[in-house]
Amino acid sequence: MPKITRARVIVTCPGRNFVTLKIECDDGTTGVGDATLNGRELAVASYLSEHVIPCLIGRDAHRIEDVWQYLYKGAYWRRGPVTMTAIAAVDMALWDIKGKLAGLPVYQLLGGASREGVMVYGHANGATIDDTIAAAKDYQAQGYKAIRLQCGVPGMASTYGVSKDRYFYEPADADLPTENVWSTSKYLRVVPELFRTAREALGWDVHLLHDIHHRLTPIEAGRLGRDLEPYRPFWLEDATPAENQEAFRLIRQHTTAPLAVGEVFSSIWDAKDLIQNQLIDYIRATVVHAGGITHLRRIAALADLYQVRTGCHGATDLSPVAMAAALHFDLSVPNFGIQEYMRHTDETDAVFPHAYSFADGMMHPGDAPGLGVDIDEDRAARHEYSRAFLPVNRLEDGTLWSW
Ligand code: CS2
Ligand code: MG
Repeated sequence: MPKITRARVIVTCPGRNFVTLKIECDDGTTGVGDATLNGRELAVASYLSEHVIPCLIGRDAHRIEDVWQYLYKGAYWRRGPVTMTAIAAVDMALWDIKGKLAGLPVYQLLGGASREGVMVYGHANGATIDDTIAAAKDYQAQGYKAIRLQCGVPGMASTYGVSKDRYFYEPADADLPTENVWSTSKYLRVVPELFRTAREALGWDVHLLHDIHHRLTPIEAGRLGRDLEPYRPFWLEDATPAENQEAFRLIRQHTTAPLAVGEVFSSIWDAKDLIQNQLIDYIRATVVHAGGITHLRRIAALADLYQVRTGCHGATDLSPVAMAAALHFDLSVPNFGIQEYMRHTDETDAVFPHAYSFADGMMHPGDAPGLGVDIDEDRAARHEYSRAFLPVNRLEDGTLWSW
């Protein structure tokens, strides 16, 4: 059996912070897992170093499920983003090792390919509707079949998803939280016009998505969904904060616009009622924040019973290790919906060499044994950690709001 002899946490910052777990076995086989939690990176790094790695040494690396249960139930303090991101990193690394020892890409261990490729969506954004449409046309020209649209809102200095740089949107932008200002009424006036203009300019053969980013009340989300129905959105994401899963019933009563939620979810329990009551259409939980491939398969299996499809989060604060693991999962899972793909920078890609590829709006994890990704530790060492917070959001009267 491949015995775990060593495990290390590698923190690097090629333009943004990433936390990677590298597990080593007595036969020299290694595996990697993403442990990045944007804005709370060192919490996970410490959880792994202090409370996980000492428990891994000497264990059988093949026992993925047993290790998962040990780290989940053995923590006593179950669930939560820090714990589940740490467990996810171990899980990804053990699947990587198992694939390498079997000489197979991980998707083959998950039941093989269920499709030829993984449809992804890119992020078109701009300060104005016209800028956003121009960016979307660029994505269309690159072959994307699905594009997320986010645009600036007149009268607001900033809003979610609109980056200073045309392509790379990095929200963790300061050593202490940046304060953004939000107006729901101004926002609700712009989005329908954005989608009307987009359909006119891009046509109907492209999927158009939008991320509300937790900022509406359920009835406001119902109204926006109804306003957008004529433009057939692929989904409205994070329409309202989802701690109260019941809130989505009110949205459902007012609109047929498909709903996606879950990038902040860390376990099946965050999504159980949403799925079982068919209050959503896509579950966005990810391999890195929801307990790894092992737990995400459970979430997807529950979702499959209720015709809910996967739509994994894939922002640039999920490292190429997470992207690789996600693509192996996406290629195999029966109820696949779509995968988010915000391209990483060349600087990040150099630190994380990988086998996955993009062509004509689709991605494939490649057929390298394991996850097909690694961390170049020499390059990683050149990029020192730099604390960065996600912004906070306030209404125009100063009320603290969801960012
Ligand atoms: C967003 C993310 O990609 C998305 O759907 O919600 O960009 C999110 O804001 C970041 O991942 C937070 O770190
Ligand atoms: Mg989102």
